[in-house]
Amino acid sequence: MRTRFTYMKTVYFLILLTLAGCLQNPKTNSSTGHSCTPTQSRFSSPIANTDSINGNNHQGMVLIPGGSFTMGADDEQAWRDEFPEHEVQINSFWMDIHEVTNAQFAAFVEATGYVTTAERAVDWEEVKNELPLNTPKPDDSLLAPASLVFVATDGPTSLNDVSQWWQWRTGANWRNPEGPKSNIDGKENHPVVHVSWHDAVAYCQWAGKRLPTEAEWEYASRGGLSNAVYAWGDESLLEGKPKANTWEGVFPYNNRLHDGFYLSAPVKSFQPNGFGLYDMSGNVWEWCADWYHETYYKSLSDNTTKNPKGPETSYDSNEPYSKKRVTRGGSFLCHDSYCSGYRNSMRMKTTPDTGSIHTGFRTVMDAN
Ligand SMILES: [Ca+2]
Ligand SMILES: [Ca+2]
Repeated sequence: MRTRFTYMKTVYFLILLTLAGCLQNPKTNSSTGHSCTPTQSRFSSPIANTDSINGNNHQGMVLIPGGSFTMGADDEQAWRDEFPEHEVQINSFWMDIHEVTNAQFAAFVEATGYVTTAERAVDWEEVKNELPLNTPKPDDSLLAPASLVFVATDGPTSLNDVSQWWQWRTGANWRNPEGPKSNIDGKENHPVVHVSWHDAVAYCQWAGKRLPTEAEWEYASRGGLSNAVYAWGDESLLEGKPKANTWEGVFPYNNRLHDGFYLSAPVKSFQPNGFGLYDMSGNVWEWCADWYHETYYKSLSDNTTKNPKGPETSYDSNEPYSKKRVTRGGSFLCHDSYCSGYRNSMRMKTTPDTGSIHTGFRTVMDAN
């Protein structure tokens, strides 16, 4: 196992980085693909039909009233890719009040026979394009269906080495979140995890919905509050009663569980924000439609941008080989001292073929 893990560390190191992220330097150190059409098709399955889980209605959604807001941040907690703040105008849209659940995703799979990315063998010819040139091809056994699972360390470890707590586990997927011996029995109301961006888009296509743009997601997370740090306002995460499912204690080995949940929580376990949206902060990361580009905000004009749909290309200087999509909102692994992903403006990025135990999504629909 040691040899296997070491090899996997080499091959997947860059992909692993995308999951825990937060390796970018904060300030002190410093329009394609927006519908539900995947721009990369290697893991896409044929969609058997287009039946909607809810019909073409807004069940389980709330109307987010259009308006303008200041996107991004300029405080000491902000990472450099959150700069500069800029004005954005958003049209009204419908949004799921909670993350897509296992039960909802199961209905999609039942209706379509869809097979997720994590349930398929890795296509080396595709993956190697996201890795440095001449990265050696691993043994075929290491390309078996698998996904990334969190494993707590025994004690303190460098937070710069994400491979210490991420394990590439054969047989981990949305039905078996912690590997072949686990299941989702009794977790029908938990958010689905181990879904790639392609999987999320496929669900959207079937449901007649789409992923939110990054701007829509941040606007919704703010819940009508101006310039608040969190979806609930400015009160710090650990003050008062639990407000979100995050990591409390010392990451990645000591979780005090004040919020009651070690991994995912049932959706709607905490108070909603001002728009009636649950778990915009924490629980699981949520895919957005946009490509991630670390200087995208700088490229926007000083004027108000209407309904921005993200950059045309992706760029992350930490992993320049990898094209990434935006994820938002943080997860049950986010901690104030390490990854404050539950801040409204915090941006994360992940290659679209990468799922993990702490990434899910929610859908939106145009209001008109
Ligand atoms: Ca927790
Ligand atoms: Ca969430």
